[in-house]
Amino acid sequence: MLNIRRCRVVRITGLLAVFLVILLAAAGSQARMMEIRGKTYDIAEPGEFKSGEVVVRARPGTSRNDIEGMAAQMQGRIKKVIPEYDLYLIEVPPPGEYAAQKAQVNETVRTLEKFSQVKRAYPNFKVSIPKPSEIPANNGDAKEDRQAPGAPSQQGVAARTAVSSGNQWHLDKIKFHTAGAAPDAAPMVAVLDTGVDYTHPDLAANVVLGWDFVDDDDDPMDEGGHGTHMAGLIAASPAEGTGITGVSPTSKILAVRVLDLNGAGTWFQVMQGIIYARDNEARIINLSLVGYDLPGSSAYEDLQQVIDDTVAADKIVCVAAGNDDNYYSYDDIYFFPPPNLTPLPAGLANAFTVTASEWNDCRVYFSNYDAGTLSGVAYNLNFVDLAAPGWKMYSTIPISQGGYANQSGTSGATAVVAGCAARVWAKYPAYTAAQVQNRLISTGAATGSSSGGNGFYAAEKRVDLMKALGQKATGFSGVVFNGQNGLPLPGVKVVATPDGITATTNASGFYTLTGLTAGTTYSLKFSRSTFGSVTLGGQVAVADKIKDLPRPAHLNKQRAAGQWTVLFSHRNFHPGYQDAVYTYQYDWWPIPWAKTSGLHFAPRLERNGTVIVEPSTPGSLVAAPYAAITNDDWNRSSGSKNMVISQVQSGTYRIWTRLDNFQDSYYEWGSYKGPGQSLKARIYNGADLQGTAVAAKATGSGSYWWVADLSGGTLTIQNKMGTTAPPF
Ligand SMILES: [Ca+2]
Ligand SMILES: [Ca+2]
Ligand SMILES: [Ca+2]
Repeated sequence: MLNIRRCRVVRITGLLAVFLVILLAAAGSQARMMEIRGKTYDIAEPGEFKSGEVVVRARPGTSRNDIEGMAAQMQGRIKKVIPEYDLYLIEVPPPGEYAAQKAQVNETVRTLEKFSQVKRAYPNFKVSIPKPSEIPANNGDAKEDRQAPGAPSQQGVAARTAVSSGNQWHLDKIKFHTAGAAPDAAPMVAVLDTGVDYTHPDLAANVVLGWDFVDDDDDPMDEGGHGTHMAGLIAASPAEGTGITGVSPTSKILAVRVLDLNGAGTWFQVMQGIIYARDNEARIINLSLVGYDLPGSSAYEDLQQVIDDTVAADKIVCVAAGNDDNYYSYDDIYFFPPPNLTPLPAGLANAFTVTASEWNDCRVYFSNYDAGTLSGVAYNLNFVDLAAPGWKMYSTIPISQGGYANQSGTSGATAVVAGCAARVWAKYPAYTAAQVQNRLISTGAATGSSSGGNGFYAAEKRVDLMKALGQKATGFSGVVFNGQNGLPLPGVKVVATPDGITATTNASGFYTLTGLTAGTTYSLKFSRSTFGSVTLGGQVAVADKIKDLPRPAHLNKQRAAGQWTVLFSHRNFHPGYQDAVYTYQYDWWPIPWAKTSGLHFAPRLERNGTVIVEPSTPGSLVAAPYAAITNDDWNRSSGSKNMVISQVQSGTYRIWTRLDNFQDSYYEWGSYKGPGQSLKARIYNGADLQGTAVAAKATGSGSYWWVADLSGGTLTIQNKMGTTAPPF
């Protein structure tokens, strides 16, 4: 416990400081504004409420005058009403200090609850967009060659690109391109968010202006950017051959603004927005937002009833699972007895709740997830219904912000599912909402496992649009990675033997081979000029199905003899997190990172993955004394803390890694002590494998694995475990 706390504190001071600045807003407000990559966000915390606002659920038959009288007794007034539910938003003038505001709201709640006409009263809890990822849109490494042609720029914002550039990998992943043409019309999807930039050329034709429940006007223009991203993922319709396409480009988007320019809103606004959307012909409601009440509170019951009634009216309410990595749930379970705190409305049974997966169907590391019993602790979390791509997704943002960007999160995953739901409903118009949801789940690709093998701790499906629409084709699809930078690699030729059918990876690194013969065993050869080639054999084609293949292997640049490559591979999963390379110094880890500048290192971890360490100066490890790589899972500690290549004397380079084994710790899932949890190092000279070493189990925190020495072009495998730190 101490360890995890310490890690978090250190992470915030040492790691997030680069991307995340926590600013205290104006005195008297609890709002903690976060600045992430140049944008300011107001992210809802458990129990956080809008100052001076209390929600009253009156008993049926209570008059507005009655409520007005109660409010007046507290110098308050009725600010808003949802008549269908006898819900009143009471505003009391808030005092300046937050502590006083909190006391005031609690006192107001207590006072109101004494009235016999009041069924329930509670603070107007906040919601917000799920907390944005701190990870840069692309890897932290700034090397230009990490850019795939046509892919979004390093900053995640790009000029409009051709539709055919294929940098929307999520469309490849859900098999959008083999799912058939979009119908002439598809159900309308309400986007309850920060608004939508309806002037965006990819959206203008499809947006229906709804209502702005933040400012109470009829102009739901996006002031934040999040809602426009969701709208693009759902129903962008490319104009004049450029731009991007949504999953359901012939759906209309009903733009409903419930979140302000910093991404924050309230439960009351969300309830208003849901009711508005269902009354205005939206069949699917997209809620890429998240909030929390407090344990023991019944406040959620009004929100629940609004959603239950909406689902009963045959609507689908798609909800983001949240980007907490279940932080609150686990903390709460760990530090307090159940019932644990689940995100809302994600945790409500009738929400169609979506979590995020990445290129290889691993869970994106920050996505919330279901779990039964882990390491002997019963979590019993069961609120996620489906997974969908939610990592580095390219979509529209307001024109004033650049027009397009990559964003990651369960928000985008939810929007993808909303678009898929619209497509399924268009194809099967007689389906009920429940049948559409079941269709999306039952036709999804298996991705979860109770063992957490790919970051999921319960069986979840990842949406597959082609299958959901009943489309049929026989073949394979998958993604090819550049071994040097871990990013998807375009321009790779894929040849299927025996038929000789070929495909080429697109700008997203994805390929799709169709027209193969069912029952035939294929061998797929992947090759690209200046890169090596890799063959993936033994793949049996299945009738009417495009199989998702595991990545074939990294395709590495061809290297000459004398150029060494060290590849670490291990079986621990925290997808996405290791995708970033932080080139600054952790304050508790005494490695002067500046000295690593001569080495180009790019670790990446993925399913059965490979962490690659490669010197940037081919043929030499001389350029810097060592490279060190963080592989720190921090709250799912992987056991492998750092990898070190150390030049301890002239001409000799020692390859080390540090292993930790917190075997008594509750959070040590996936350390190297379990079956199959080995760490392996493979060392190549040019294209030739020179040696392989497999680590023994860590004997405790601070175990060091001395892998090998390189001296005078000769490799000597050491493969020794000890507790002595490498001699820096
Ligand atoms: Ca407005
Ligand atoms: Ca559900
Ligand atoms: Ca589930």
